Amino acid sequence: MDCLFCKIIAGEIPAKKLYEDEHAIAFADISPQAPVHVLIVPRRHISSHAQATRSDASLLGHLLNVASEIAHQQGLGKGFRTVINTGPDGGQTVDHLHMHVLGGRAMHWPPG
Ligand code: DGP
Repeated sequence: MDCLFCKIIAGEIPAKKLYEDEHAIAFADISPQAPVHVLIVPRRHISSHAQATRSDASLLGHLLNVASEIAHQQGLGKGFRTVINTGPDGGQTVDHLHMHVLGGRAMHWPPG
């Protein structure tokens, strides 16, 4: 499969893993936009949030639970931001659903 994140999940491409369970893994973003920048990725290939269905509700909720656990693990007690970029206009560059967790600095709003 020609998917970068599937290759990271399979261990074919190295990444700094911070969390894993049977449904998801989390690893450090290669191009961090904040002192803490982690990507949470479902093991199952779903190309984007737009392709997730109601039957994926528990998986999507799990990603949010993992996000707050990672934020706690990373010491982000002052807050953090979760982001899912979807499609070209959403700024998605890797076509495997993933959630960004950013923290360690004050975030701006609105995002660019
Ligand atoms: P998005 O733009 O939402 O599709 O985010 C994709 C993110 O993936 C982007 O922040 C950079 C990150 N990324 C791209 N290639 C790699 C890689 O090979 N390793 C890791 N760890 N992150 C990557």
